[in-house]
Amino acid sequence: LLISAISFSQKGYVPAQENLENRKQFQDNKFGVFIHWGLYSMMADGEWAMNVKKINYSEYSKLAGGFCPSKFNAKQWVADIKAAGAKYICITSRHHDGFSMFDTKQSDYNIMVASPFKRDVLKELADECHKQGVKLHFYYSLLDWGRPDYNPNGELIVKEGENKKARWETYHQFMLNQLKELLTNYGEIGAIWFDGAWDKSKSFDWKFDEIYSLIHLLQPGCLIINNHHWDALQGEDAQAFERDLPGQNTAGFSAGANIGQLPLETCETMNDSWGYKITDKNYKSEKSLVQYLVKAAGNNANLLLNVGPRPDGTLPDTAVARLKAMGDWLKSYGETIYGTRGGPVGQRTWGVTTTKDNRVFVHILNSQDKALFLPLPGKSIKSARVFINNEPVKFVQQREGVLLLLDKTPGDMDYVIELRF
Ligand code: FHN
Repeated sequence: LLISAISFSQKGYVPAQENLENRKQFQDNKFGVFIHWGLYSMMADGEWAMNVKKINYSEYSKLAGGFCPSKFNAKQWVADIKAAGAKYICITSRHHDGFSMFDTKQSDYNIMVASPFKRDVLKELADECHKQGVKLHFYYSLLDWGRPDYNPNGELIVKEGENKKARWETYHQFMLNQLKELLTNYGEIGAIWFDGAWDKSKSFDWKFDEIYSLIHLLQPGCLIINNHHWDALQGEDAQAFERDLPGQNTAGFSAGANIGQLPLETCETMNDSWGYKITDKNYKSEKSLVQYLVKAAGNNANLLLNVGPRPDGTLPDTAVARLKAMGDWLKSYGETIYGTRGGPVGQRTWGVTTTKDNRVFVHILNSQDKALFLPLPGKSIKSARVFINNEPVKFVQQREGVLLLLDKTPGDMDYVIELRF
């Protein structure tokens, strides 16, 4: 009833005051941890295992009967994530396999009914996030590999022996009902993070007007982020980039997606997988993770860095170690990241700049040169110092910018010079 009573006014979407405040806080927070966790974690081969290996859906769904992550400890997760200096968590409430990791009345295929665990892990995580002051975002898959009503053309991807007549309306209603649960049973939610729209052509009508209106009606401050890989749509509050800094398209996901005016977020994996993959030891080094965070900030974007928990509910040791290393770095350099925006000098081979108040932080990530020219036409600099020890840096003010003359060759993972104007 509530749903049918909504006026679908997204076309003229005007974000509420609390939404605008949350957008700002989101941008200030800069760093979040993404969590892909579900039945697929038991297969230990990434979250696409069922699809990639062409596993029969009803057979796959039996994994639920053995899903008992007895070592899951929300308090520990949030503590580890906080120690990384991350300010928010985005967790898969339901991924493409359709299994709901929360207490939903819309389908029995969920952690409370179909698994012996019978604990609402999202509720435990939400309570802990609220207690420890970490924002919580819910990932929500638009596409579903199991439900017969998902595919509007009536063709199912994996399920066999079903009447393949699509019942799109029921699927749409199912999503609305689940979103209503997610936005009423878990306290304040920082964002709903949609994924999977790319499964259909761009002209397909997902009825985002209705979906977004419902979310903003239930929690006006909740940000809507949709990883559809297109330009931002009406009603969205931030723009997502997958495995790419905004404007790049190395991953091939965001071809043609323009950078809009909304807050930006780039998501990336810590190794090569989203969901837990036991053989994937290809963890990025501490240096490249820190540098990716810095580059995201320099490109005016947040970093949402993924961790895939094990099926027993623990975070992989290497992931925890990397998180801790990032936290240690942020303890010293957080001032140059949190609350900043992309700086006046765009990305260069040597690094990026971030800015806050009347300061610009020059992040030298990769340079052997002692002299660095910054194109800052018309800007006159009052002081330049090495951020970490306050030592003055010589500079020559020129009409077209400033030439920094460093005492040593920057060799750190991030050599930061603070300029004041
Ligand atoms: O298919 C998903 C994938 O499993 C993962 O969730 C990523 C995260 O950005 N998004 C999709 C691919 O675009």
